[in-house]
Amino acid sequence: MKTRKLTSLIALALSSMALAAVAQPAKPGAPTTSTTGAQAQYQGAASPLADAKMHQSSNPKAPPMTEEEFARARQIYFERCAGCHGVLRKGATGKPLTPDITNEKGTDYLKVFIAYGSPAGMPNWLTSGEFDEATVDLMARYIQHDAPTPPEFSLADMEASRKEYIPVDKRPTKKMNNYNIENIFSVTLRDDGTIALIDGDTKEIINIIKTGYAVHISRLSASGRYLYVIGRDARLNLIDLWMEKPDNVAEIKVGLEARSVETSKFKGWEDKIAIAGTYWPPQFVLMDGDTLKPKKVVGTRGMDINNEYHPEPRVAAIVSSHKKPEFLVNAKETGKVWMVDYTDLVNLKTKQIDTAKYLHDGGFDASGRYFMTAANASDKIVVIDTEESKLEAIVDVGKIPHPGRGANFKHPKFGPVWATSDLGDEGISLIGTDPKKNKANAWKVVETLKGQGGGSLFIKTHPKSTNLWVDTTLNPDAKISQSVAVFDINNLAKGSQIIDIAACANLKDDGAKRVVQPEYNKAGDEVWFSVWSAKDKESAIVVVDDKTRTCKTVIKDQRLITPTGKFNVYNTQHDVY
Ligand code: DHE
Repeated sequence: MKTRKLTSLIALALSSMALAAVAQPAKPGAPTTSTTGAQAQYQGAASPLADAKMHQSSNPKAPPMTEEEFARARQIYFERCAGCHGVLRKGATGKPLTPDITNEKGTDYLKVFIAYGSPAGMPNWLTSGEFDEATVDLMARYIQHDAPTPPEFSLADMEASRKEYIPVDKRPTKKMNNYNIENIFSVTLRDDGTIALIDGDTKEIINIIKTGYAVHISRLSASGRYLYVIGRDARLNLIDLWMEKPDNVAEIKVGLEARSVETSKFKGWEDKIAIAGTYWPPQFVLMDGDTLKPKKVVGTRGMDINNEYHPEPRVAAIVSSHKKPEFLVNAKETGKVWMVDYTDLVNLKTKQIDTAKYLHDGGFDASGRYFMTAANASDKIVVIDTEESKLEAIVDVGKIPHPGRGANFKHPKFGPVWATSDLGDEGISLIGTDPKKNKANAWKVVETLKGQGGGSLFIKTHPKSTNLWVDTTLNPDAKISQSVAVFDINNLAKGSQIIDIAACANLKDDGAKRVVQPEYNKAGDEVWFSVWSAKDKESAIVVVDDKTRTCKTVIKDQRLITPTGKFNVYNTQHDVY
């Protein structure tokens, strides 16, 4: 009965939406791309803020809610909605949902969108079976109240959380194991709150190490000795690879939610400074590289590229310049890349470069001079010159670029290029990166390859390889999400070969078996893929022989729970990709 009532409201709601779109032209610099189903799924991961303490906020114009209802709705919001609409509901990839907007729309109107979704990427929470009608009603009322604000996290809070398991003077003074450290892989075991260190030579698990919840990335210190691992819950672990059995030596919580960590790489500053960026609070912290002692916290709140205030610019990718003692920090919602000089933390020098929205992930070109980063909601790649510390170019690419760190190779016709695949379409954009010898091709898409489809997250090659590997992890077709496309760099016109990676894994359970993130070994003759199943199902890592493009080894172990990102020590340390 109620469903019928909702259905009758759809036409009204959609027509108002169309009218609004006509009546409100896009602001200059505003993102042009709406989300897709794949992107909504990707961004909808539960936020650790669901468990943070917050006060019930209310708005007299909004329909009433009991304390229990508010608490339940808040939990659901942070688990399902915050990734797209933002912690403070000011909007990110999803639309803003502040009370000035939602009160005007009213409960019935909001229920339609929550229940049935929209073509622009809003999931259909009722008809997909995720929410019942009572939950749809609960959420429609909740978003008309003021957004509750999670607590801040100061330098003192960080210091109070810090543990030095092994103080610096008790650590080894030389390598105490026989591992070929440069070929170790740090593997994210996403839903287990651990990482696996895997010996790239023997394929044996060296250690499973306790880390934060749903670890996101691993990065290496400049010397390759220290491994830094950041969890979604903003717990940062420091692992010493010189120990007889590499393990945690220090740990700190840098906020409530995070995705990025990096370390100082400039000559003379090796292993000295670490930096971690947080989604909440919107800030980054500079720390001592070997103890994680926090030294300086910098907030990213402020004006965006359109000179409008944003209260919640999340810190996305951070890279470390090879040309200067600087970090490059992506502030997602403001569209600004911060250049942070780490030589004097008291008289801290920072610079903000206006680029495009919303900044996400990226990596260096082959020369190590240019930072190539995705502004995913505007379908652009931003190029920053790290020698001059300024914007070099902004390049239009396909729909929702998602490069990871991207892939560098020499195109037979156009010279050095950096490549990205897309979440929103099948295209793979190759951008010329050599303004000195190939000026005409620099910062232009010189060729667009046709991949298997949308839902691609990562792309990879290696200086010693002639293969370009592209995953399609979030493609809705299981045949596509379980396989990868591989191109011959010297004969791109031939198109791709499709390799069924999940079939190689030969897993005993049914399930998603999503294939994610190619990563090379140090020699560049093997490429590793995660076959990512649910937490209670068997997963694996498939090692492919790069030359023959055949499966070489399948790493299976009951401890390999939900493997996703893999980080080869040497390649990560030297930005080889
Ligand atoms: Fe990631 C990198 C954010 C979902 C696997 N991811 C990054 C970076 C950011 C980011 C900002 C760049 C860090 C850097 O370089 O400093 N990722 C986010 C999200 O906000 C998002 C969309 C939703 C979320 O709630 O986290 C998200 N990411 C995912 C996943 O679902 C993936 C596939 C599986 C997982 O482990 O969670 C995933 N992200 C990765 C990986 C990298 C990454 C493997 C590093 C790639 C690399 O080669 O460097």
